[in-house]
Amino acid sequence: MANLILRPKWWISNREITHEHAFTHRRHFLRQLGLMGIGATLGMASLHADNKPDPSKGYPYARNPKYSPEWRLTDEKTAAKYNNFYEFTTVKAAVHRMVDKFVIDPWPIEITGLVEKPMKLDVAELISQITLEERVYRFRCVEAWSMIVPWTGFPLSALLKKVQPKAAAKFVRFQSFFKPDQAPGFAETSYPWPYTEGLRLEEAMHPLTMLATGIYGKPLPKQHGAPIRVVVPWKYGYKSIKSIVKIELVDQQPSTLWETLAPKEYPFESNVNPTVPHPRWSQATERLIDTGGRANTLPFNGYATEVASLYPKS
Ligand SMILES: Nc1nc2c(c(=O)[nH]1)N[C@H]1C(S)=C(S)[C@@H](COP(=O)(O)O)O[C@H]1N2
Ligand SMILES: [Mo]
Repeated sequence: MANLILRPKWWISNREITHEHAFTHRRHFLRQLGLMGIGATLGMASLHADNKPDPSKGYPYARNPKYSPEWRLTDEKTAAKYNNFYEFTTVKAAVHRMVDKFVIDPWPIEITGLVEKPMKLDVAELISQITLEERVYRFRCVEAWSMIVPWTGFPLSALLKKVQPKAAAKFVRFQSFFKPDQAPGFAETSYPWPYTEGLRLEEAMHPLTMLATGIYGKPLPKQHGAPIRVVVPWKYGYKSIKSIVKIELVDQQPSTLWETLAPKEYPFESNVNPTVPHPRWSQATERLIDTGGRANTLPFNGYATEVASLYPKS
């Protein structure tokens, strides 16, 4: 009896003093990674010290030959210094200099709403579950500039199939991060933060619609929307929402940041269309950001063959 009472703290085994919470959390984490039991030792090799898969590994990923046109790529450095990312600043040339405090790891993301199997996990785990590939796409901003870039990522449809949308799901709502201490642009309170966007479910399921994790064969630089962003190549650039933390399946058309601010200038659909001018400028031509040369803007940004059937009236 006396022995028990006098037993010093160090007598208790490590196992006993591990907090129950920490213990179950770690097991849950390993189970999500598929590392419980046999195979654990093999899987550990590609993990970070903190037991997370390394999302920067594997680059450059193989290019999908279906999306490898003979176009000249935009200069990589020019693209990385000409960004729209209003959470930081509205000055395109300054965004890349203002992202130092932006923390992209850890990055929890949730896929939720009208789905059978909602997910909430770190983006590193999500990426480790899906096959990445490279695709060369045209990209057209509503401001009439354009670029041609190789994105790394995967079709959004692959993720939506995993979570299994319910029959009532008609739209997908995307939400960006909201961390005013890491991005000075949030101080501009006239914007309805966080940045949100949306697609019809059929648009979100279209094989061209991507979630991108990289560009030019490397993980996304922060100014391009790290660690994960949407890319919808037949719509104006603001639909391609950056640094997303939430994907929600909903039954009503969601409000978006730009449509809330100016519905006539930035409507929900926003397909690239050279015959429909912006209320304040023409959309007939576009300026290539690196050479400054001009090109004719194409219907659906050149993707009419693939997507026109989604819009029977136009
Ligand atoms: N969260 C967020 N996503 C965003 C924006 C933004 O300001 N915030 N700007 C959009 C606009 S207008 C464009 S043209 C593209 C620019 O992407 P890039 O800087 O990678 O070229 O991002 C889009 N996604
Ligand atoms: Mo844009």
